[in-house]
Amino acid sequence: MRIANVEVLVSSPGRNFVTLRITTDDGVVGLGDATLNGRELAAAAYLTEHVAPLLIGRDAHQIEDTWQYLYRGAYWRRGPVTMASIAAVDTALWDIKAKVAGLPLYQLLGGKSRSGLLVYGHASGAELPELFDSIHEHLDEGYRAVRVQTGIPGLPSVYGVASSRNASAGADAGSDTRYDYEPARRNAIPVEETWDTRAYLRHAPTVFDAVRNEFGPELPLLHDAHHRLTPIQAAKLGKSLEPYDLFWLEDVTPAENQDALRRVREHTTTPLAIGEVFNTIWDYKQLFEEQLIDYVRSPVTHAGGITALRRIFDYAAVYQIKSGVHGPTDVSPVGLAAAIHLGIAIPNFGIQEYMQHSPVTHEVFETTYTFSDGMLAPSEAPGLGVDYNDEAASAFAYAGAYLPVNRLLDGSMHDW
Ligand code: KDG
Ligand code: MG
Repeated sequence: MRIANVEVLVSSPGRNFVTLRITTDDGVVGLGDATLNGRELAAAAYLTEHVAPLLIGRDAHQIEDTWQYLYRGAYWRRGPVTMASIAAVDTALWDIKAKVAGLPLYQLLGGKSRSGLLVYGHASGAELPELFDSIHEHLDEGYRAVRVQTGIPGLPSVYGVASSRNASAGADAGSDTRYDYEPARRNAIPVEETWDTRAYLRHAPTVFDAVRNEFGPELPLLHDAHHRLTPIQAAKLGKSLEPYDLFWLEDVTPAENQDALRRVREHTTTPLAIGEVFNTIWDYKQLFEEQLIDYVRSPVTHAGGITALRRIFDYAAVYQIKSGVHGPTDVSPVGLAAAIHLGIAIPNFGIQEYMQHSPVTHEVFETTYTFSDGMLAPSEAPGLGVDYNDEAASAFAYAGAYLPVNRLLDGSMHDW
């Protein structure tokens, strides 16, 4: 079974997505996700110019060899563009293999280790009353775990906090306004936001105190610091949140400096999650071996696909570290479906992030996974269980968009 056709599909149903479609000489179709929020065309060009021509005529069943060929063969390896591209090829080939076998993909990964994947949703509010409403809405929808993000006094907008419950200047038509902070904005240049770490560190514990008082001790609560703190600031935050028993504290320090997390770990027992911008197993080596983290955040889409992420999870399991796969709306339904198949199979599943894609996104990406009682589950359809609707996609042309950037109060650039 040879690869006969490779198509790079760029569309924007609610937000931009890059999808790879591989077709074999006997007509089997596989899909992969290579979406890099705010840098989509870099991945699309890498696939079109440097990967697609190499795939034609290859044996579609040789997933591992193709992975090694694209990774080792590039010489200039690693990095988000390369690894998202390899991820898309890898996922599409797993989709094909599972379709040929007539089995849902998870069966090829060893079958089910659980009945469903516990997920967390994104609750947010500029002030406590909106936050409480948002948590209640999530609980009413069945969510059993929530991420909590709020506004910070003195700052006009903050990552992770919806600016409005009803409508939003930042959201695209058809997107879910609950997440109006998240689609990259359709500006020619990035929107600039302001950040004040001291105000954040003062405010965050008061929010979790209020949430625990309102919702009690049982509800798993998560929080994302989005790479903005120094090691000692992160240690202080972890310590100040200990009384509120967080499920995890995410991305406290920038992803480049693994040593930073040792300092954080020395000071707090709040569980730590990191990795949504990591690309390879090597990014985790020190963190695993020194047991500096508790959850792995890499998605299938940005870490080299199912083959590579499975390897990362197996390595993590040696240290009792669990999965916590990144699931924002900029990972397409193809990337999410791949995460669901992997998550249902691995022994060390932790939790899955689940920001729901908008109805407009689902017009293009027709999915079969299900969400009920706070759990995601794959369907029994052969392969990934996702179809790409070309006709629907033709109505949503790509439009350049950027995530915001952050500046400190004195105007210096900071991590967003
Ligand atoms: O494209 C950037 C988003 O994927 C990121 O901001 C989302 O941090 C994120 C999360 O935890 O979902
Ligand atoms: Mg995050």
